Amino acid sequence: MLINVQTIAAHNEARLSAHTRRFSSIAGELTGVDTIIEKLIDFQIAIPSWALGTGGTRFGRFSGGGEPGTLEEKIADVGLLHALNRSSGAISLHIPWDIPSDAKKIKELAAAYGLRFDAVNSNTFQDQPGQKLSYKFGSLQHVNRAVRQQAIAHNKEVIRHGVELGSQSLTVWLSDGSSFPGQLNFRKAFENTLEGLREIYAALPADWKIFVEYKAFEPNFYSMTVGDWGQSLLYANKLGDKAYTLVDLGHHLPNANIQQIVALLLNEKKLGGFHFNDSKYGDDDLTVGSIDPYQLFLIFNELVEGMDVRSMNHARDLGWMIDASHNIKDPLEDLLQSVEAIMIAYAQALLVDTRALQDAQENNDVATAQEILQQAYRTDVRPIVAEARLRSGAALAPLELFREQKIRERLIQQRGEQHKATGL
Ligand code: PSV
Ligand code: MN
Repeated sequence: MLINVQTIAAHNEARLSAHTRRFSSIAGELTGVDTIIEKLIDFQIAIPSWALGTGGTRFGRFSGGGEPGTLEEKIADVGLLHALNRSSGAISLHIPWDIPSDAKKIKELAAAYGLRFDAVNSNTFQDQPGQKLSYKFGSLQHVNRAVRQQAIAHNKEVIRHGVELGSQSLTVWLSDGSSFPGQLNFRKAFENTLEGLREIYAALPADWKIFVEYKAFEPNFYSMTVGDWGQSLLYANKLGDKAYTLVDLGHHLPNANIQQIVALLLNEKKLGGFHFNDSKYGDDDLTVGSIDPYQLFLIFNELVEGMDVRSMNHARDLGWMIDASHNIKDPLEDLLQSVEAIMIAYAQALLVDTRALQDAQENNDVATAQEILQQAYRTDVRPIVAEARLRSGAALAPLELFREQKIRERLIQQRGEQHKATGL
């Protein structure tokens, strides 16, 4: 491990008096700060195994070096993030990019870093070397039954890997769809996909969930067979109680009101989890909170209110995952920023005076409703999030410590300049 308890303690010691000053000032103005801090400590965000290397576009890729080349190295990277912030205690794997050769050993390794396995992801959007049939024209929707069966078998295999690792959910994202009018019979594509999902659903262990992830466009540009939350919800409702919709923040058409989508899915008991990221145009996969942090806060506001109404456990009852790509930033720095942005939005949402907001809504007092939300959003909760880290043994300033300790330079020394992570 490139970081240890002593290094973190020394880092915190040097920042303690400045932090205490800031924290005492904000804590003195708020009620219930300790309860908020307990919730923040509890809240863990899964890191995607495919986001630990440098991402790219179809125009190129510029590696920063020192990327993890094996699953073991990816786990070490997530372990490092978790040591720095104590909020990244899970990893989400993509199969076949990350097939564990020895599941028992991999599970033990993850546990040694305090990590558990969140949702496992299947991949029927790429053809793999040696694969018998192509997914060029889709997988579960395919007109050829043999292709559909191959995709179903793959998903079952992913479940088996997940079971060995102690995961309890499968995320299915299908790139299925069409790029030109007339290419596809929408009805048949839907029915084929539903039939395939039913077979996969039947293979789920009793305590598992399946998340059906939707996406408006890309790689198909005319239709997507799971193109929006309505279609995902249709599948989830038809499949049964273990099936849920997964919301990837970058998968909507421009200006979609994601917070409303989230509120309604939660109310229907069909919200399964998240892929956090941010975007300006499409599925940009940018750092969480880097473009529209207010939207992120509004989403968390709906989540907190909706989960509290149903007495749900904030940390455990939904899947919290990042799905991002880092083209020009250091992936680990970017992930630290993403986790921080999520914790900030969550903390701000916990500050919302829900009762006062309800009163304002009942009285059609629009101005007061806005004031209440913005009062929470404009509170600088960073000292509260930092205090949660301090109390859980993490670093007061994870990104600074990452740089102080020259982690990337040391990773490059260990792994080399040209190491390329598996994934996209
Ligand atoms: C597709 O854009 C997606 O959001 C899905 O979650 C995939 O699993 C992931 O990105 C990686 O391609
Ligand atoms: Mn996603």
